[in-house]
Amino acid sequence: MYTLLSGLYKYMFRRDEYCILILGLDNAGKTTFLEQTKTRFNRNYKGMSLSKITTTVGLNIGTIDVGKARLMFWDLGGQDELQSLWDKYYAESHGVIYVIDSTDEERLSESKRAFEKVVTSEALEGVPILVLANKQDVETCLSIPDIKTAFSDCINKIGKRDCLTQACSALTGQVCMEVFSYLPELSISVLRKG
Ligand code: G3D
Repeated sequence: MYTLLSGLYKYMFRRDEYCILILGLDNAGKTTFLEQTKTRFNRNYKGMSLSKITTTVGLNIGTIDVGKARLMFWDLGGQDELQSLWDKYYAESHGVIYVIDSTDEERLSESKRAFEKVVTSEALEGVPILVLANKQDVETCLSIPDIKTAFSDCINKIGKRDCLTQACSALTGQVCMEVFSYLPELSISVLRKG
């Protein structure tokens, strides 16, 4: 009887766990996005001040629960020398959030090259990608069409996977609402099953 009840309890409160990689060049706003996400989804989370976040060196991890899903975010360092470590995490991942700094036109082609490597990686074949055009709160930032044009060579390489580009300001959170409302959908319907 105990086994039956404990099995039922576990079934009812079981959470499917998904790993989501947050990738992008250094300074794109990956850690700020992760902190903003944790603050919004974890009621008791007292995060660090977003304006005090410095660029990721190594790895930041964050977990949020959305419905019956637990999303584990791995925010990986984006410096050139750290990008070579990204593929070590690909096999474990169910989704990718790729963050672009919309204010950094100079590094847009560098970001495109890094993105290209991500989408052409065999280990990530079919894995859904959410592209965030971040820092949209800055008046002089590149628009979504500008960024799509700059990344247009990559379209054929994306393949049949789900890929969505969203405007975002991780710092203010104000233009992130669609992104946050997309997260449950990302976790439940489009993620590759483990
Ligand atoms: P990273 O983890 O991708 O390396 P961070 O990037 O999250 O450390 O952010 C790098 C810098 O960009 C930080 O500023 C951070 O405040 C800023 N930033 C992140 N997201 C946004 C955004 O949406 N809008 C604006 N305006 N700035 C953002 P500092 O000054 O600490 O380097």
